[in-house]
Amino acid sequence: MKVHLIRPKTDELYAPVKQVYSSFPPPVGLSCIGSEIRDCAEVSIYDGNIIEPTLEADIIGLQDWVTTHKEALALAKRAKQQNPNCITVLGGINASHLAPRILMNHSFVDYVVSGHGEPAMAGLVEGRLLDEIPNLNYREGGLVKRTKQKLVKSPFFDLEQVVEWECDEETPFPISAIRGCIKSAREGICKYCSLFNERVNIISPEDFWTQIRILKDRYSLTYFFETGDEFNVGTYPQRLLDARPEDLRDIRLRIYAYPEILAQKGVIDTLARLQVRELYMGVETVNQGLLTNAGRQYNANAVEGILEQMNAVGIRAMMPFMFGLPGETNDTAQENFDFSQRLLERYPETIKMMQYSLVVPIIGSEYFVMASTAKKVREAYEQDGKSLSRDDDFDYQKLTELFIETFTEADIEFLKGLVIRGKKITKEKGYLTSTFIGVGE
Ligand code: B12
Ligand code: SF4
Repeated sequence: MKVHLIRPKTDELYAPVKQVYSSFPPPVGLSCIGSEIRDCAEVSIYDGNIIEPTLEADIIGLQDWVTTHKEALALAKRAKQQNPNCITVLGGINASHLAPRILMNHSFVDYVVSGHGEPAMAGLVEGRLLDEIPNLNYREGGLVKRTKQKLVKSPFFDLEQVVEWECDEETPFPISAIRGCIKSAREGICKYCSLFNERVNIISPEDFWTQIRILKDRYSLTYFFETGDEFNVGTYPQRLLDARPEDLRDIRLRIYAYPEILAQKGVIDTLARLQVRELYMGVETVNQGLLTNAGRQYNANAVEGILEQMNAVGIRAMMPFMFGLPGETNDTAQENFDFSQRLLERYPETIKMMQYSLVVPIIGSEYFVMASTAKKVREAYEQDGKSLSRDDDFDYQKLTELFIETFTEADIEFLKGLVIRGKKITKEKGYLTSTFIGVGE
């Protein structure tokens, strides 16, 4: 049986959204799925950003993020037209939240996977009964049924199945030792986040280094991007350090971490000893009231303290700033903007990237629920046949503007101006910059 797993090229609407790194290593989620089914299927993994995927396969699996939704649907439709017998499956974070809508709206999509794709794809390849396949959404009698959720730990993968990939020296290569986010597991999901599973699963420290060794020995890779939402899961970094083999001391890492944990004593030192070179730190805003509302517990001093420490050990920071959180005013947004600019002046060696965005009420987040249940937003959005409860594709530009108009006291044009100005200055100063999903450009 032939299975093609495809990351579609980025939708035209989001094409201007830069992906920060200069090359395209393969998506680790598809690599994990491919690895899981390698004994019972002939798998090819395509990245539509670097190669046109071919659709001659028995199963076509498409990765659906907000930025690739239209292209994923277009490929599924084309695959069905070319061969009505092929099975089309959508998965990934966006599809996970939209499964019933996608299946009701698009007859050319056979199945949608919500959550981890390994057990679902294995079940489909083995031809198991649908209701026994975990994480699967399927049509039955005019309704959509969802099977039970199963979380997995990442299997080892190599790149044998990947048709073409790139990874230059600047780009860290993605691995997936940690699934999920410890912050959400302990304290709940941040209200703007579209995370699907609240639980956290990690592979053992020994398996972490085995995965790294596979990729280093076969492809000479030495710089890795751990994709888990928060790297500091308890003592995991220290355990990794304890288990690190002598010959892998040259391995460098890029990780995600949030300020509440980074501020704890000893955390940054451990990361430095583990050769973490780059860290994406979820800052978003430094206004206390807004932070508390969004479920966060750090402050401006803590962020500066963290940057001081990072500066001392040579770890570089990527930081997102967000405007339009509920309760935002022009003043709080300006305060946040000024803070971000001050950081550029104070920590020029430490900062690598500043991201400026408006808050997008993305599907799967609590803010989407707030937006779609507010009468004012619904009435203004649901024109020309658009529906917030049935559609699987949204005009996020419009929804973001309505969300900000409804839940903040800030002026949308003022906030957009901050995003544009922030990006311009950051770029002029020689740093990298980006926007979450391109709204406000
Ligand atoms: C790594 C990463 C990147 C890397 C990608 C590198 C690479 N080569 O893979 C880079 C830095 C380039 C990147 C860029 C962007 N990213 Co990004 N990224 C991630 C991140 C941190 C990890 C993804 C990952 O690999 N996870 C590990 C694997 C194992 O999990 P997974 O991908 O979810 O896959 C599993 C399941 O989802 C499912 N699955 C996935 N695909 C499929 C397909 C099929 C057929 C099936 C059955 C199942 C399935 O099975 C997989 C295995 O269990 C996620 C956050 C997160 N932790 O998931 C954000 C995330 C996916 N990114 C996001 C965004 C918005 C972006 C950017 C737009 C940001 C920006 N402005 O720069 C760009 C978009 C680039 C583009 N042009 O499309 C959002 C997507 C939001 C959404 N709801 O769609 C996320 C969720 C972050 C967030 N919290 O908001 N990103
Ligand atoms: S925004 Fe980050 S810290 Fe918050 S729940 Fe999502 S992944 Fe976790």
